Amino acid sequence: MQMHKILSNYILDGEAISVNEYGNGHINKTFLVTTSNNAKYILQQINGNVFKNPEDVMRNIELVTDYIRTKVALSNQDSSRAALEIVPTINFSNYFKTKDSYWRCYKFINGAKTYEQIENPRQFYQVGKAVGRFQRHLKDFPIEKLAITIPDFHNTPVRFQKFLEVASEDRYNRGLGVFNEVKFIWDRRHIMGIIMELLESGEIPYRVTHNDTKLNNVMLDEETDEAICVIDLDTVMPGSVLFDFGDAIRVGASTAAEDEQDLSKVKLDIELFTEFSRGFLEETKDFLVPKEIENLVNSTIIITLECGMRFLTDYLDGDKYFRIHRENHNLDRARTQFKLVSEIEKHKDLLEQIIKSLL
Ligand code: ADP
Ligand code: GN1
Ligand code: MG
Repeated sequence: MQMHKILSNYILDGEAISVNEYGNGHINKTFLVTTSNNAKYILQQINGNVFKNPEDVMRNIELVTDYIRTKVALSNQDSSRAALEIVPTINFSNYFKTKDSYWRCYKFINGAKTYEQIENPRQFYQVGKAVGRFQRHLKDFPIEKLAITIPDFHNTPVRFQKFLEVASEDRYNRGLGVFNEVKFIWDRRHIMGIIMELLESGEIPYRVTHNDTKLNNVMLDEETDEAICVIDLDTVMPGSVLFDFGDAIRVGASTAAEDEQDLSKVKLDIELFTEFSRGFLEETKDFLVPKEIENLVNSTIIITLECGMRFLTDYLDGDKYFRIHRENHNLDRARTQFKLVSEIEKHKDLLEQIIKSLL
């Protein structure tokens, strides 16, 4: 399907004059559309292999973004950049379907940017505010309205079972090279269930969670670096706030890229951990329950371990899920995650003290 055919389903401000691939996501395909009136849009093809019900994904996004915008407007604040804004098709739908693909279009959020790596700690304080504010805005959202678009997305024990299955099948004969990684995961099997057990026992509440709070999904003001909003809302679902805290630290407080091959570069930046936590807790400490706060540091270990396990599972399964750009890319990604887990474990007591000091 040609791009202009897809775009013909949208009323844009001007004629589309360029469409270029944009962003660094592992799942969807993202394009920046620029028009003759210099208006910009984000056009995305939703990955149908990952999202089996794109209609549900889009309904979740519409519900959550409308709710946030209303909440911000009611508090007399500028809501224009408070959340993603879906551009409807000429048939008033929030997505466009071709024979074999789903597309959606967002207004471009002007004057804001995302980072692949933090440049100064103040930025990560603002990222903490953005992630915390997302929680605060949605704390009274009627959660039963949200569809579960990927079941067990952050159910680490279920991810572990899937990993064991794929590793024991070893259909691509890659298992021999990953003994250390398998042992690393196995040795931590007893901590994997902590968050799910707290959710299931009711000790912590289900909340609207973003579930993919990595750094390049948070927009900051281009000039002031102030928190604007979190984007990439495909995985918004009921979950634990701990998923969002853990995932944000996993990416933003690491001293190296997710796919760094030199593992000696992968450490946890304690100052970045502190700054994010400070921003996050400023927005959330009034309503989080004690068990959530007590498990913030645990969540960084569990979610980082889970992500590494997902990369390793995909490597052993022939790289079908995460887009790769080189041989062994998913293995490299898994290794950075495990290195980061050991770094967090080393500093666990200090991190717990930091959280206490911020309350
Ligand atoms: P992916 O699933 O590929 O990660 P994202 O939705 O995160 O897709 O978009 C990729 C990048 O495009 C983001 O990191 C951000 O820089 C930019 N982007 C996405 N949506 C918008 C938007 N509405 N306005 C401005 N930039 C955006
Ligand atoms: C994927 O789409 P993207 O790149 O923002 C993945 C996340 C992982 C992340 C790892 C739907 O996110 O869960 O944490 O890669 N998204 C999905 O970088 O699986
Ligand atoms: Mg993204």
